[in-house]
Parts: sequence; structure tokens; C-alpha cells
Amino acid sequence: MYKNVIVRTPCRAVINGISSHPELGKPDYDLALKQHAAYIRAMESLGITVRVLPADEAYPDSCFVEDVAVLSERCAVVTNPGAKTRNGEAAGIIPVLKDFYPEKDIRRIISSGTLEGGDVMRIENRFYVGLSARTNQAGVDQFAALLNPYGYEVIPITLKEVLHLKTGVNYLADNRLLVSGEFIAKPEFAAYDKTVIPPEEDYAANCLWINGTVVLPAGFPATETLLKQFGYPTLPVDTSEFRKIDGGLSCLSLRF
Ligand code: CIR
Repeated sequence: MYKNVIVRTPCRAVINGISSHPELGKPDYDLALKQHAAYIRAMESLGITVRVLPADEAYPDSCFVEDVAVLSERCAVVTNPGAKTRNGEAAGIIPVLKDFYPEKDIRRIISSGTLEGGDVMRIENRFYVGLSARTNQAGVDQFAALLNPYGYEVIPITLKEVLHLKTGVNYLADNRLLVSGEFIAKPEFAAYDKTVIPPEEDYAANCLWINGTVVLPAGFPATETLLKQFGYPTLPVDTSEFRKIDGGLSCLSLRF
């Protein structure tokens, strides 16, 4: 069960966030703020305490706070983002984490290792980590060395088609994974019950299981129907402005 969520308010510079889909246009800042507020309300409606960090104009992508840390009940790992324009974001999360963790349990990924939180998917005591354009082998090796003493296992997953691991695969609960594209046939996920997201809704593979409810992006009816078939209450949240800069639901928060 999650108790806490950390989010960061989108800054005005969010319109210049990194995007691999320029054809979708730039985010509308005012609408992004409204959608972010609705995201916070959705979390609160599920019984979560939300800590809202102020906008950081130095970093256009800083609302995607998931990428700067990986949090668990035993420790926090501050990442070293592989995207050059995002690398400096990670330092800003450290003072916040000190409110939740003793300093000895706040660890860091350092250069030449890179790692972004969007590449990390936790299932119980296993952390699957995508080897992506943002997360390298040295980052995964450091992450494993930091987490193993806490009793966590780290399993690397190669990926080619998407930005982050969780762009295409997410764990719900009860052994169930939502999968799309290159993750449908990954041998590392063979033991899980997989629900395949139809290709035209692949953005909706990035759903969030929050204390029994699945929060999904608004506007993906086939995915919502699949989730309902498995008995999950669903809570759609509109993320259209974040999608324009490759951001999904999970990217917008740290959950722990
Ligand atoms: C980026 O390219 O870094 C941002 N525009 C999107 C980050 C999305 N984060 C995530 O998937 N965890």
C-alpha cells in the first residue's frame, strides 16, 4: 500500500520539455497546471498524502519527478539522469527525501553510471531496470550494489523501442503486468500474467496501481475495459499535455 506521493508543479518552461513527438505540439501550460492539480486530487481521493514541490524553472522536465529517485520502504536512491538537460534535477530531491529517510538510507547513483526512475519497475522485492538511452549498465550495476544489502534483487531488461521501461510495461498487483510492444514477449516476464495493451492505445500501458484502484490516462477505452474485466476500479486522469513531451502517469510522481 502506498501512503505518500511526491509531485513537482510543472514550470512555465514545461513547454520546452524533451519530446520525441513534436507533431503533437507543445503543452499548453495552463492546461498542464489544471491536469496536474487533478492528478493530485486523484491521489488524495485514494487516501494518499501528497507533498507538492514548487516549480523549478531551471528544468523544463522537472515535473517528471519519478525520474530523479527510486523510493522503497527501506531506502531511497537518488538517480543520475542520463538526459543532459535533466541531470541537475536530481540534487533538488535530496532535501525533500531527508524528511522521510535517515541520511544513511539516502544513496546516490554517480557518473559514469546513469539511471532514471522511469526505467525502474518494482514487483515485490525485485526491481526490474531498463537499459535504455537514459540508464546505462554502470547505473544498473551501482543500483544493484546499493539495493542488494537491503534485500532487494535487481534485474536488467534491455529495451529498444521506448523511452523508459515503464513507458511500455507496468505492474498492477496479483501477478498481473500490463504490457505493450517489445515487452509482450520478454522472457524475463514469462512468469507473470500479462494483459496486452492494443497498439493504438500503447500510451495507456503506463497505468498506476494505487491501493487497489488503477489510475489510467483518460481517453483509452479499450484499456479501461480490460482493467474493469479484471475487477479493478478505474480512475481516469487526463495527461494530454504531458503526453506531448513523452510523460505518462507514473512520471508525474514518486510513490512510497
Ligand atoms: C524526458 O524526456 O525526460 C521527459 N520529456 C519525459 C519523462 C518521462 N518520464 C518517465 O517516463 N518517467
